[in-house]
Amino acid sequence: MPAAQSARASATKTDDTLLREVVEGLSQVHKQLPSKYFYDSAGSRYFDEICQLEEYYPYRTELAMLPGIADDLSHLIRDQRDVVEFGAGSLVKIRLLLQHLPQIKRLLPIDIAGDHLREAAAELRREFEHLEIVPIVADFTRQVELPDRNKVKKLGFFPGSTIGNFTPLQAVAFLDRARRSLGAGALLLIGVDTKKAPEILHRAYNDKLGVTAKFNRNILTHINREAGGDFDEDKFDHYAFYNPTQGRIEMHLISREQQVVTVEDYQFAFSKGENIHTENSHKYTPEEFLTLAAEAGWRGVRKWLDDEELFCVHLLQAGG
Ligand code: AVJ
Repeated sequence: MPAAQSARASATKTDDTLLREVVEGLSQVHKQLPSKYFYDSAGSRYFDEICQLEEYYPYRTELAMLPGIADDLSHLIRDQRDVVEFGAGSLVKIRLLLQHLPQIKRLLPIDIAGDHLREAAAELRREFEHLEIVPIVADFTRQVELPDRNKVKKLGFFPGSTIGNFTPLQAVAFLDRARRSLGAGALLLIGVDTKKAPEILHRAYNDKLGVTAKFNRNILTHINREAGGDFDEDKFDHYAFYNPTQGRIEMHLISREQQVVTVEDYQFAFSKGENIHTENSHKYTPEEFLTLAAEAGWRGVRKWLDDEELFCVHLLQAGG
């Protein structure tokens, strides 16, 4: 059965990467895990739940801005474009662009959570019958080869401030890679969370219902399943705070007790109160972000800020 075999072969390959990165992260003096491993199917659903929370302003703020942005784009972008979405998730936001931009004939959504992406793509296909959708299951923190680049000019779409998960240095590297893989004449529409009062930031990552805490702890369950770990989620507390020096929210999991955790053949000792750093979410003023983008060869064409300046969407053009 070639189909089943190739599926298994590729699953094993991903697991190897996951195991290697998990072991590497947990072997550091300051333990850490890559935040992309939040997103198994359960994690993608938890994130969708976060987006419905009153405290989590980035999602709803950007979503409310998108119809107006799409309308502006329909005047700014005259030629046909393929859209490449990085970290496509449930494909909700792209609908708002598609509704206003008939010059988009093809969508290439990239996401690490394969099953979740394929389901979302199937649903989108039913709504936009004339749109060609090519789901790409990949980790966009690495180089992603796009099929048939350079034929139709690309519009990159990177909403939600996911760029904030990278450190500024990693963000420049990502933006540089994205510019090269999107090809000549590319545009990039990118959502960036702004710097603001720390209470607002704090609330967004410490919601009353504890959904963010579940989302954070789920990384351990994902690792148990994919890398043969024996983490007990209940032995870790969710901890998130704003670090104004670094301009970022940091999420951690804090060990409630002294314990030893096994992942495959590896053992990791935790003292009581020891942390695993699971996520950074960097916040940038619009000016700071444009400086960063310029370092990666992108120049700002336009930016949109909501009235409360909670969130900024930038349109960038490749080439300094
Ligand atoms: C999807 C990376 C944009 O950083 O705000 C939400 C993920 N983490 N709550 C963010 C997240 C905790 C989110 N991004």
